[in-house]
Amino acid sequence: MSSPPPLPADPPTPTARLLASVAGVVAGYAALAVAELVAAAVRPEAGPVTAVGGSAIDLTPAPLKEWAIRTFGESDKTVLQLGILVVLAVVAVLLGQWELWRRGAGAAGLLAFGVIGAVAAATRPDAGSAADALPSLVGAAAGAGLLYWLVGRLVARPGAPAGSRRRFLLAAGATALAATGVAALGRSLGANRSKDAEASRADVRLPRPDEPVPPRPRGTQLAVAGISPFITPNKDFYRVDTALVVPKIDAARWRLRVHGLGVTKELTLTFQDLLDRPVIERDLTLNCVSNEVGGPYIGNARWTGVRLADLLRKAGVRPPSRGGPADQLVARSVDEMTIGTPVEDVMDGRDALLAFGMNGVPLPFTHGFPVRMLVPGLYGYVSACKWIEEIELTTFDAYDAYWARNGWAARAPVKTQSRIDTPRDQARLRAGTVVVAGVAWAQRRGIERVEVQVDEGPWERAELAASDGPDTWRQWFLRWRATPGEHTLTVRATDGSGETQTARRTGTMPDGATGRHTIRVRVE
Ligand SMILES: Nc1nc2c(c(=O)[nH]1)N[C@H]1C(S)=C(S)[C@@H](COP(=O)(O)O)O[C@H]1N2
Ligand SMILES: [Mo]
Repeated sequence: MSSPPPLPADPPTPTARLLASVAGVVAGYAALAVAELVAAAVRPEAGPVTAVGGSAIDLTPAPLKEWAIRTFGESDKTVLQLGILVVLAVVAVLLGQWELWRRGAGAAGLLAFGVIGAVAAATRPDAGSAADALPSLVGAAAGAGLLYWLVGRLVARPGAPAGSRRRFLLAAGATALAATGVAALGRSLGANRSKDAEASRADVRLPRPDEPVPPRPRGTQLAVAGISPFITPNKDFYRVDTALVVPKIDAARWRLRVHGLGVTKELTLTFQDLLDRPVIERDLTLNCVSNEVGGPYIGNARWTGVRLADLLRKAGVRPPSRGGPADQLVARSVDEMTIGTPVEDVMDGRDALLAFGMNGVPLPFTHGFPVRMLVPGLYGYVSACKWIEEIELTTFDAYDAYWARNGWAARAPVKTQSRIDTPRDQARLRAGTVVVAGVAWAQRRGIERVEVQVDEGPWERAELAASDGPDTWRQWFLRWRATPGEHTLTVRATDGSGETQTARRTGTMPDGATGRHTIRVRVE
């Protein structure tokens, strides 16, 4: 038996192909809107864009991630999400074409993308449950049905070819409108969810510290225009994390669990439990290992919180130097970030904190509300877990935390560094006295000396602002008699242990950049 020869089909007109692309984009948009609505009901982080974006971040090789942070800075996540949307739009156009070419094929393709989104959502380390697969699946099913239907309006039926374009445009317009309504509903549902968290933050009254705050010495802040302020305002404090959706946690429901190797008494603490403990305040400088020499990922704030070491002792933890079996403390956040810190560092007498206040207000959501960790002297990725909810005692042999798995060093004390804030690189200046100024830091060791070199000249000693202790940065300045021409200015710091910042340039991986900040200026 031979099958009848296929009827010669008219090739689709350019208009039909254009409209099929429109159908693809409208169906894709509706799929996302439905998926985000379901996600708002299930878990906001289970939405396809967030889930695929999160997987993309985790699968991105470390050097590329590095590059993205460096190139796009704090908009790296926006760039990633825009990138995903552009890719999705292209895919949607192709699916529309495909559906026109063969009925059902585009719809099937859209379903396949739904499965990818579902797998990404359900296998995220922070996946809540199998229900995380739902948003992508339901969204894709809706999108596939719509694509099939919309392109159906387009392919001419015998006897009614003329009306097809208008029918299609009506259907596509109605679909886009409905999808916009669904998206708005999803957004308002999501906003409702974060309301409890926002209300709980508004309710927090920071307790007065039980120990008097060591008074900040006068003169930590120089009167120099263009220098980084000694205390970084919260709104200017750098932000580095992997969270595509900033976690918004209701402090009233927050719990911190302390458990693991060598814990003789497991603890589960509420936010109020923390407030009821002896409260301390400390000025601490926090910086990111991804900060290049001269880079912006550093800030200094006054933090309010409780001593982490006291809590650990209460749980029966002993540091390795006292025979404790655990040498690594792994902090886990609500978004399943894991941050590994040496137990010895936390318990050696420095003021490692569980902090809930930043510069006099409850922690901003972006900086870890309700509670984060801070350990003076360590880069953020090995100490400063935001949105913390669990502390597990373990060993460095037994467990690699997130960044260690991604090629960064497991242990990373802060390196001695300095930065020229003013003048700016490439500045044009007038000849005469120019104030060169900036900050230098070496948390735990403190800054003893800062020197500036002009061109190949001798190192000149800068004047230092008052020190606020070893754990904060220190401002410095030098009056320079600028002469006409092109000049380079280089800074170097010497820390409290007498060690001078090395000139050897290394990248930020695996444990922080070295080298000296140099700027070029032109004097006329
Ligand atoms: N939950 C969570 N905590 C985190 C991170 C993160 O990605 N997730 N990033 C860490 C890194 S790399 C740094 S440098 C600091 C930055 O803190 P900030 O954003 O408050 O400046 O947070 C740390 N804590
Ligand atoms: Mo970092």
